[in-house]
Amino acid sequence: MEKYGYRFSFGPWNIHEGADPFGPPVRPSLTFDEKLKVFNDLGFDAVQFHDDDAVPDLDDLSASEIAKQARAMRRRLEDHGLVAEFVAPRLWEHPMTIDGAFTSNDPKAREYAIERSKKAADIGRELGTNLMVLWLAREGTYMREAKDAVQATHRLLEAVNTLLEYDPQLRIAIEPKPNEPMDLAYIPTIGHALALGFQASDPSRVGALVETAHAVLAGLDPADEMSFALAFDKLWSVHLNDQNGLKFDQDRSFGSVDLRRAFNQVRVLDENRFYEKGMVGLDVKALRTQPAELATKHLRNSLHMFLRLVEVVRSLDRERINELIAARDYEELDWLILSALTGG
Ligand code: XUL
Ligand code: MN
Repeated sequence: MEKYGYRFSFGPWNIHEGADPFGPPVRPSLTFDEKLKVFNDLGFDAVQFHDDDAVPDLDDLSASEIAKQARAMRRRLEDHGLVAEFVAPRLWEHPMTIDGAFTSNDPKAREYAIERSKKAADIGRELGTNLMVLWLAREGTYMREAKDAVQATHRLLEAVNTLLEYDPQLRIAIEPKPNEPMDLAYIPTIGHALALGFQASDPSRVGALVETAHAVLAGLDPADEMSFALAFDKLWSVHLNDQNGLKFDQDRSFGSVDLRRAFNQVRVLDENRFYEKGMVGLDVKALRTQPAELATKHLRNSLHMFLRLVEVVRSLDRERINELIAARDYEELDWLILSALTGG
């Protein structure tokens, strides 16, 4: 398979049981080794990890036990010819994080969040990656008056600085999302993520990850969100998927809802040589209706859609596009793009 210089990744959570808030799992869990085989079979290069995907039950383990298990995971990856792209601290499932992690009103919960994130950094080091993704799941409110938003912003900055200081090699990519699970999140857009990063003690080590669905949920265009980060060399990873309007975070297959929107994400990534900078992560989920033996096609489809769109982008007649832009003939430009997308 020609991958045009791109490397692809996903996380173990992207092969899942199909449960939703209204019903039980509809597919059995796959073991981690079964999932690793899917990475190989579908032509992926790297694994994205939550800290406890790599080291289960890490809250109950000593530092040396965590390091030992992380090293064992690294060997399993190597056996499959895979690498770890990043490690993300899972700061949203433990009872200590009910009302937030770094921005909880409870000092003990904030302390737990920092300690847990330091462990995630340790795991990343053992897995051979210095990239940490911070999806700030519960850093926001269900009740606007419940937290002080100015203080919460300072607490987020303090947490980032503490982690940068803890591990001098660490690079942090903040993944913005406007809502879910919180009603209102404190870091809803790439602008918020980068503003925080530029205020950090070492701004060169703070960047961002843009997820398609999260941008759509914020009412923004994912390609423009990516471009904003690319402009400052701050786009360190992406979570490509798709999203049908303003509803729950759907994580649909890339391009399956809005092909033009998917095309534009690939266009800005390719035009800015993202293949030299980061990996293409696919944060997609199989539909609940998909039987177990067919529940990896969302990953296959998303990867292949990305590659097809790279071909479309690279086949465009740049000179003609520049002429149309100069003539302000945007309707003809529209037709040129639509023709390319429909094989014309
Ligand atoms: C949540 C989300 C997460 C993060 C990783 O919406 O996108 O999968 O990407 O923790
Ligand atoms: Mn994501």
